[in-house]
Amino acid sequence: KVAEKRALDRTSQMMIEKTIEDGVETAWDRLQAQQPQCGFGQLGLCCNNCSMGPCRIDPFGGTPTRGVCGATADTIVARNLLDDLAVGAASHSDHGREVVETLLHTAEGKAQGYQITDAVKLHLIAEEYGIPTEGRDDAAIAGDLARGMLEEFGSIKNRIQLVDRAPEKTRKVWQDLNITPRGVDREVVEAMHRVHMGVDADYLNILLHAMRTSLSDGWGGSMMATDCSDILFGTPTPVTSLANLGTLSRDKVNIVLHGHNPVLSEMILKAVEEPAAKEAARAKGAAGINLVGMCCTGNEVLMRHGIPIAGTILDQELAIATGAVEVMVIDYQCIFPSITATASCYHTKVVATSEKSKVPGSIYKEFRPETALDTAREIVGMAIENFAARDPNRVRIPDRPVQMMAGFSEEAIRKALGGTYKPLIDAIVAGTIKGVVGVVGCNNPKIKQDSGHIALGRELIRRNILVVETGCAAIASGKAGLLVPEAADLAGDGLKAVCKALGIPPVLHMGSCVDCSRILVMASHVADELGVGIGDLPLGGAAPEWYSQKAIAIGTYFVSSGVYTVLGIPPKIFGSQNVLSLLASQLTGVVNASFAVEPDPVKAADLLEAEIDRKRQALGI
Ligand code: BF8
Repeated sequence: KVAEKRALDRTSQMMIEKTIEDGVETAWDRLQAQQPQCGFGQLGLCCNNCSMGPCRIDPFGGTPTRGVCGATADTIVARNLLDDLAVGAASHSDHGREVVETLLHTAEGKAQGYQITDAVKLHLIAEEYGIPTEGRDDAAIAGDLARGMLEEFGSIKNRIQLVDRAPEKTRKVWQDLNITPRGVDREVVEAMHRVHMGVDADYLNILLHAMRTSLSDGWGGSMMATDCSDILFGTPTPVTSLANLGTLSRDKVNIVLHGHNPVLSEMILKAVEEPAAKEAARAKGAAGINLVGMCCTGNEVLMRHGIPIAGTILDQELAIATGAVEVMVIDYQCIFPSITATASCYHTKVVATSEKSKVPGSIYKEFRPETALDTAREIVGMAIENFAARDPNRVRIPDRPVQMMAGFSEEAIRKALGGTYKPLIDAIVAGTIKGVVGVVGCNNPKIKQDSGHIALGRELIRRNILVVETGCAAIASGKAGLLVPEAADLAGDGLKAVCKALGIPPVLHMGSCVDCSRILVMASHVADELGVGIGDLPLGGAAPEWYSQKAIAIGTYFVSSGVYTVLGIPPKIFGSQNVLSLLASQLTGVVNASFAVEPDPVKAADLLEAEIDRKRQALGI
């Protein structure tokens, strides 16, 4: 059946069938309509940067060997990669900036509905920034911290403060390569400068800057997004919840939160919880209001409040196809521009909230910190009003949502281990746990939805490798039942015993994609306890189903930080042998990590295990 080829999850399959019955177009249909996709583009050999082009290079060694400007395959491929990576880094970091700005507005008493929730974390980070905390109130500290962080974007200090969280040895590697990130905006702007015609033509130099730009994301913009979200909304602790499209409700008003920034989703949650909203829903004949998340903003409210998660990027159209979604609220990133066309087939209203991310056909409600709660109330009111427009004859909601656990922030993991990473290190030294792999990233309709994540996750835990996840990878594992303590039965004996003793799943949900920064911080703590660099640790990374430019930034900051990373989808670099061999092998001599491309999950697990063994051997364990 078509649905079984497209998705692994039962509820996603059911809704794919409904989209076919209802004649509703999805990303899978659009992928088919795009076949065959451009071969030059796939190899990264097409350059559309300036109006002497577009140009393309013959991948078989024939002519043309240069674009009109004279750029070679190496230059074009490296430049395209930097361009994509900078877009990804900018997306994470601009999201981060908005959270920091909201912290500032909160500190200044100008934000409606926000408060400082984790004062302990606020104080700890303020100390990192050298901000006095003794005898000062939280608002004053938060104001100083927010201003300090905003400076990191266009700083003249030439060094992002949070880089200091990395182990000394790792920082030394960056220093020697001259890739220590100087400022978040600066690296992205410089990337844009370098890809202009007639600027950087040296593929090696371009790729070094790509590494620096990625570090400004992972150890800069993304880390600030995570930290300030924790300060404002709370640092996650383990919670139980539900996953898949069965989390939508037949008799309640359904609101789907889709996008990335918790600054929005937290306020919608607040508005939904107000008694007046519940009463209004009941007055319209609904049994209440059912709030569910999707993609990373879903992960944010799942991690902190246990809000059920309906699905991943490829579930956004499927959720609407249930015919039961009153409002889908969006901010930015990973929202299909056609989502309003999907919604127009049903009664669903799409509400756009960000001035920088408008979608034709949506209703626009500008969301600003000053009026956040009022706007959230208005949006919830729209959903309640729209309940009457639901056509019960067109509603089909899959049954049986799956139990899951989330909330494994770095702090929560450390606490579960008794306050230090020593027990984890002991288990790794003893070989009970072989190593840790971060499985992250998206869905991509080129791969059966979730199948890459799940096959790789299962294969790794079977080999006693602990898996930590973020983004859509974590949601996929939730849907597949890997995020419950009972899933430890699928793990090898060593990992199983550790999970059973701690009551944790063998796959830990660490948050949204910006929360990959939590993985970096965890790795830093472990490395510091051992007195080594991140590159010395038996760690790995994988993005089995990635699609997004943000994933390129994440993969590159993982590798630049010393974490070997396997991609399930080939990046557009195969048009340059030089770029390929630099990223896939030569980098090992520099950062002790590289990229690999392996679509087969079992072979990917082989590669990751071999890397973990290599690092274990070097550590003498
Ligand atoms: O930041 S994993 S599809 S939702 S890009 Fe997007 Fe990819 Fe999902 Fe979150 Ni991340």
